[in-house]
Amino acid sequence: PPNRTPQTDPFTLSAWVLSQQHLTAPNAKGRLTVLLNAITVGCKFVASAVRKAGLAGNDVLGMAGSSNVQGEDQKKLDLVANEVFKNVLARTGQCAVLVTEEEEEPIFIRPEQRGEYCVVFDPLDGSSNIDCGVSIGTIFGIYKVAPGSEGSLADVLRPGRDMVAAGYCMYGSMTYLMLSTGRGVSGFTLDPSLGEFVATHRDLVMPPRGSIYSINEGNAAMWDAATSAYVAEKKRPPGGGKPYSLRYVGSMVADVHRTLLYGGVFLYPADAKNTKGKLRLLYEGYPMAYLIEQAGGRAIDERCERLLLREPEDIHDRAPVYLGSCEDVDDIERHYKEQGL
Ligand code: P6P
Repeated sequence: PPNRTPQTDPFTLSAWVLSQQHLTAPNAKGRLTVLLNAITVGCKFVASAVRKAGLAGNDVLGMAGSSNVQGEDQKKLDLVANEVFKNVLARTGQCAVLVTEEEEEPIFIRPEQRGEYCVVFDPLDGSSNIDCGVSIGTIFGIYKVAPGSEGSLADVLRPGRDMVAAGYCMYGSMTYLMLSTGRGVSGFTLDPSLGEFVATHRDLVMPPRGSIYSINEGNAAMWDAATSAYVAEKKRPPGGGKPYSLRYVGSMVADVHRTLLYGGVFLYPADAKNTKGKLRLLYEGYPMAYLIEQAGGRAIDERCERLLLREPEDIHDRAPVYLGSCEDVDDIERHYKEQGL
């Protein structure tokens, strides 16, 4: 219709997912659509819980008095988010295996509720920032089980290149959901008055180069020579160019969201303390690498290989992550190659 405007044609995430289904798999049965819609329900629920956290009567701030597989203290909101996503995902009848940062073992869905997808997720990443109101988020990636598989460890212990969809929801000043099903990246903003995610970023493309670098400078004493040389060049560009700005939130979803929209580069390298870096490969590295590549950027590891091709050793494996605008990541690769990798 000629008069399509946001006021007369709110393009919701559900409508977008359906349009993608018709584009990518015309004869699809709509099962991935059901799964993605369930994930958005989980995100809306967590967004509501995050926004109420700390208010009178909502005792979800603070420590849960337990720790997760990484030995990290679990926040009550971490555990609430984890239970919400496990329930909404299992109830779709579309999942065979779930992997969550909050649980040591994969969750194998019982036969009567089993489907053909596997979801790996970090239900509430950056949770150390919850109590001070800094943006946090949910990160997820989706694999399809191998033909004939009823859901096994092998279905989730595979490179991120095999994912059929990936995304994150950032609970920040607004609630943003960025998503790709392999045909570019689209972004949606939660309209609380509608209770719907409406399209706000269509076919997002990253600038080829940015002017921001994002890394925890507190680890500088433990960086390898290539990382140190690269960061030094951002601060004092050869030939007297304009230095880059440093922006680091310490919440991956916030740092990657800014990088996706503004360009530039986000790094969490290996260092003397974290010999494989800190970020988890399956449900932090892969989904973010998937989105960044779909938006025209690059995501590599310390060998300058595509992060999406890296084989995970276990479901909680970690990997160094260098991602962002393609020319900025090219510069990182040059420094690693010069240092004789
Ligand atoms: P550091 C949050 O705990 C997280 O897993 C990511 O969200 C974030 O990018 C990283 O750790 C921050 O780590 O060592 O800089 O505090």
